[in-house]
Amino acid sequence: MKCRKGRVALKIVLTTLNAKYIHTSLAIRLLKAYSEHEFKDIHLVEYTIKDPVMNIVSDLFQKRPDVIGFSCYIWNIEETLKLIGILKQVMPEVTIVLGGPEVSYEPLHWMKREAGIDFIVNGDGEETFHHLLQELRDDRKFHFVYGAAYRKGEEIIVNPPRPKSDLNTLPTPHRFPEDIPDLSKRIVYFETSRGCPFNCQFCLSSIEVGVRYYDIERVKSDLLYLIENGAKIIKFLDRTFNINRNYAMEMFQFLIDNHQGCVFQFEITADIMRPEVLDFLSKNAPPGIFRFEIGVQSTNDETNELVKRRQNFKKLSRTVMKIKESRNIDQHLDLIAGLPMEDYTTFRKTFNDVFVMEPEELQLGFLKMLRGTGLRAQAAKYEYTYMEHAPYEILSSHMMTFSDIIRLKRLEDVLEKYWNSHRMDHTAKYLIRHVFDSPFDFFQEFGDYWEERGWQKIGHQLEDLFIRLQSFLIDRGTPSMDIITGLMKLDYFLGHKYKPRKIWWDFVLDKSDWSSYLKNIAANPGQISAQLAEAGLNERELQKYTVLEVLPFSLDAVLESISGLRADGGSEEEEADTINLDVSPSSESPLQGAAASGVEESAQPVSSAVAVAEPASVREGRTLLIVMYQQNESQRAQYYTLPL
Ligand code: B12
Ligand code: SF4
Repeated sequence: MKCRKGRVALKIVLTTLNAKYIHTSLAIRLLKAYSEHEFKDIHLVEYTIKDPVMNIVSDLFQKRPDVIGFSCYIWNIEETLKLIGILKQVMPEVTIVLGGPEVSYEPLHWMKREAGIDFIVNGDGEETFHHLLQELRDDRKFHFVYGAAYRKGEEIIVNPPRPKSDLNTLPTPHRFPEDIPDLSKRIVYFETSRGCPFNCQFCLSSIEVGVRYYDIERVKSDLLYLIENGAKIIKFLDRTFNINRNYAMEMFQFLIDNHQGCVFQFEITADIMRPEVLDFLSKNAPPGIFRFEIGVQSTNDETNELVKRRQNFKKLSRTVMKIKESRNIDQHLDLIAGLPMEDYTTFRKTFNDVFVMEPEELQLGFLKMLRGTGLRAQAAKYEYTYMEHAPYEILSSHMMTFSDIIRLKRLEDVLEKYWNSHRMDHTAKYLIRHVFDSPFDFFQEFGDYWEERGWQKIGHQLEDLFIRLQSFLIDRGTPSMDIITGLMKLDYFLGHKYKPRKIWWDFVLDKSDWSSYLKNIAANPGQISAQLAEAGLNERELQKYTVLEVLPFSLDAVLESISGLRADGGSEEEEADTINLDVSPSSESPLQGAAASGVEESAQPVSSAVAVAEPASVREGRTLLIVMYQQNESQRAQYYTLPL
């Protein structure tokens, strides 16, 4: 279509396939925000990798665009290529532009692989894409478009890169009115900076040199807008949110003052977290508002050295434990299996070193040979074999066989189901602290058993998870099954919002005992807890909202034996030498030298992950367990214990 000046008015669709519906794409919003003043007809549309390819093709076809820009990542590249192949058959005249980290580093490879790709934009996309659109509309002089790759007849030309943009020249991507209805339903991604000063060889973020920041007042204003318009989860994309102490502190304070119930997730580097920041957070962070993601990857010194990851595990542990002590911030720790010099045994140690801190979530990832990374370039040196197509996961290394890897996958599967899902917190803690040699051994043994039974091929309901754990424990002749089963019952009850309709064990209390317990509770609730007395429930209401169970041991003593922190936070004096990696917002220089200077201590676990026997007092007496439903705002089940 011609516009008034006789130029072509391009209809542009910017799209991507997110990993799941809940995720959103910041990149396409940034691109639209940057170009919309000149290109009025830009549409954003997001799909997921689960959407059938033909549905996406017909949707895009019906929009009749002149240009389609795809945002490409490791999770969507294969689906995106399939789409492009079909789109070019049904609309051969459409111009296809790709951008994003997956295609930025090897444009030649992608353009050779898929003839339907017309252009690839490398690195930051805002300015390059805008320039490309201008050339598509006007003179088609693509050799001027720095940062882009294009076709010239049979040839593929890769232009030189474009200098990095000043982030403060980029218009806000957060204020499209059409995004407002979904703000509360999906994760909002937000960047306050770009770039990482570290140099980890397996990670794409190590490639960009220097850290660039957005002006803090602009950031605050955008955040306030999002919060006021209903955002419920905001995930900060900064590679290391706490790299600049002052910026991070000001942001934490701002979010504490303005959160309105919104949850904020950050990626932090724990070993550089300064004590005053930790003190500030433990005193001031409202419970449940912040969540920290902390990459540990490996605690093996040799491994970290080889991948140029400067990490002081002792200091990292101290930070994690301090945060844990404060009980107001959930922590998600990441590990990578398969790094150089990490074999099955050293990885067991890595896992146990980290698990002793009992993080709320521990994610076990498998090394991926990302295009563009230093490690991929050195794959032969470490004898890596890996998947040819995304996600490029390793199949073996000089230290790990494929059998080791699939064994670890079994462990990861039960780790997700039983630890990260928080379905069996009490039981898992008991098993790890009192029964198995180490956390790794519990998850590995159970994972192997799970696979032997073929359970990975069939689905499961909540009660199946309990029945399967019980059968594993019985089959291996685990002692103290009465205590473990009691804890499993507690966890099962606590996993329900409403009084459960079915239980997975044989009920032992007879009707008359049940009703006499209820009578007593109704008559003397204060004897059990002041809270229960305050609720003032009569017998009928208790019957409706309560479950009872008699446990053949002292539940309080067992809970006491699994409470508290397993690792300690380290001594205060040692904090003095915490390395200071602050950078000023204007800094362009990488910090690799500074990071190196602070990391002389070796990676030592703060405390042992080995199991110890539970105290004898647990065997003294029985317990009446009383679990109540629907009695508070959070709708979480509450429980009380009455020694019998
Ligand atoms: C959010 C996120 C996720 C989300 C997914 C979000 C979604 N939309 O579905 C989740 C949590 C699921 C995820 C998972 C994984 N992720 Co991730 N993730 C990210 C993260 C933190 C943010 C991506 C982002 O939005 N960045 C902000 C935008 C603005 O930056 P950008 O993407 O670079 O975009 C700019 C340019 O690339 C360009 N551009 C981008 N798109 C386009 C399109 C066009 C047309 C043009 C012209 C330009 C252009 O312009 C943009 C603005 O300048 C990045 C790290 C980071 N901070 O960027 C890692 C990152 C993308 N993930 C990575 C990896 C390795 C993974 C995992 C494999 C990790 C794992 N578990 O092992 C998994 C894979 C999941 C799967 N199912 O297979 C790698 C990327 C690898 C790759 N080649 O894509 C990254 C870069 C992390 C890293 N440093 O190595 N991830
Ligand atoms: S610190 Fe994190 S984001 Fe930075 S290079 Fe290392 S792994 Fe990547």
